[in-house]
Amino acid sequence: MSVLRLILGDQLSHSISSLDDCDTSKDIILMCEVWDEATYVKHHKKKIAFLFSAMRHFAIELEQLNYKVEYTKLDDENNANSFSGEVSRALKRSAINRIIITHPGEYRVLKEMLGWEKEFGIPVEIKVDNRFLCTLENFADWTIGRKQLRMEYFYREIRKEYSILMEDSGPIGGQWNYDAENRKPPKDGLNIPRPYSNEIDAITNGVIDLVKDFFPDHFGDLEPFYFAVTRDQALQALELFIEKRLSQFGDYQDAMIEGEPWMYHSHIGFYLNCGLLLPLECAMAAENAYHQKKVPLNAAEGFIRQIIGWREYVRGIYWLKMPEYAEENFFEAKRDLPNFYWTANTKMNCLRQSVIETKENAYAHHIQRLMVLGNFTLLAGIDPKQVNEWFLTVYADAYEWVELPNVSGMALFADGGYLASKPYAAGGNYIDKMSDYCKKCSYKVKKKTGSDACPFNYLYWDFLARNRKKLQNNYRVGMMYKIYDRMDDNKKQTISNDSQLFLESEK
Ligand code: FAD
Ligand code: DLZ
Ligand code: SF4
Repeated sequence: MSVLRLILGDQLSHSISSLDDCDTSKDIILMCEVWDEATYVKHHKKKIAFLFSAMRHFAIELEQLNYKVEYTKLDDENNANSFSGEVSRALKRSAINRIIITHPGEYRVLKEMLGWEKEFGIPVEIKVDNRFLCTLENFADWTIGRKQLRMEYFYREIRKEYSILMEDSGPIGGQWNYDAENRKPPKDGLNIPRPYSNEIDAITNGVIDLVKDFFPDHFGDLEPFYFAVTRDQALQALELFIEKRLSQFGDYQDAMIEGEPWMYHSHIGFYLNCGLLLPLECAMAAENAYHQKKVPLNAAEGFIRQIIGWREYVRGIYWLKMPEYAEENFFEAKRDLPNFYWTANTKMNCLRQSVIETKENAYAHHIQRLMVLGNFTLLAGIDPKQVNEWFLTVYADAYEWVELPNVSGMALFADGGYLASKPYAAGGNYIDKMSDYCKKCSYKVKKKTGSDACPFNYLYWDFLARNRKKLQNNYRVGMMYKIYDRMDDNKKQTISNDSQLFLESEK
């Protein structure tokens, strides 16, 4: 009798807990490309190609290490096209008396797995996902007795626990957070390095053909394809970031420049989230670069905080609050997502550029996601379900555990402030300050109302006015109502009319 060890497409780590104590002479490693996973949302074509290629490369690496791998390709004749179906087929092929899996990243998959003991009549062990720095149990313990959860305090605990950027039991440099030195507007003449790009091999070529055949109606450009698809390549991408970009990461973290989708960001979310890279090694690489005086402290700390702070924190919240979290809609937002989120056909240059880049790369950086794409859906009152589906579909690093808290919690404030202390709502001024988008826009960012005014400007006030009851007691937003109240009735009415007109025209 042997053990069946299932490895999912986002579990491509050699150190994954489902491989612990594996008897390579008997145990079977099951990996499967299944229709259900590729279509539960209609993932960006690049994401499917990336994941299938990475899965195929990973399976070969396991075989080279003498594991017995059973790999189902999407176009295999008998593919059952679901995890349950593929496990069932594997159980029929071999004498298996136990199933071992690592805790999956999405609630819907966990629910499916929790039914397997009954369905298959053998024990199913779901192991802790050992790639994260904070277990779900420890996160839940940390929340006990706290009236409000704040990432900053969670992050400090993780820094201490893993002794990252610490000296004499305090933070290096005397401060936990150097954001005051970060987040500069873009300036002319920045020399932004080229991003990592990988040559396509025969495996990736095969997968690209498969995606062309099977998913022609999915969103996004499949080619050119340049992602890393093995751990070695992902490590090269990480190294390139540390050497060429990290030193400017903090300074230009929030900056947006037309035609520069990659800026000084790391572009490692795809690799981290499918297991090709591990969070601790990324944080340590940045810490080492700081100790070697290659990068300033504000850059290293800012980057490390995203990985050991935000990434772990949103995962903790996801598992603490699911399944209710997916239903949250604090503002009772009902409007449909405008079609330009798929076509980029809008006169709003910031949104047009962000959608075009998303379509090309299955990537947009954090501020495009939060302050352009997310901010618009917040102000316009778009139904959170539709917004979540869009974000889960279009990004190659999107899995529900990280996408949902970022969208519903951070961008939409749909959880009423559980994750963030105030809505990230902003008018056009913020985008103008942090980008060069407004210079080439048909709308005028300095104009507040009227048909050529920047729609973010009137939508911002209309959003506050519509949601007054829910927001006026929020101490971080309350003062904006004082400004609104000083406007004359005529202006208030114009804001409301312009918002209605615009939203009706941009369906
Ligand atoms: P960098 O900016 O270089 O940051 C380094 C790493 O830090 C990232 O790779 C990521 O692992 C981590 N990180 C940074 N910010 C966050 C965050 N807020 N939450 C979790 N991890 C973070 N991230 C995803 O991984 N998947 C998603 O589906 C996703 N959806 C998002 C949707 C919205 C509306 C917003 C506002 C943010 C979303 N994020 C998501 C967080 C963040 O935008 C991406 O992690 C980041 O843009 C990925 O690009 P990068 O690898 O260049 O990251
Ligand atoms: C995202 C994805 C896609 C597109 N396809 C597969 C697949 O065919 N097989 C697989 O094992 N995993 C895939 N994944 C990743 C899963 O959706 C992911 O493992 C679950 O959502 C749990 O996080
Ligand atoms: Fe975006 Fe408004 Fe600037 Fe146009 S003017 S790019 S819509 S912020």
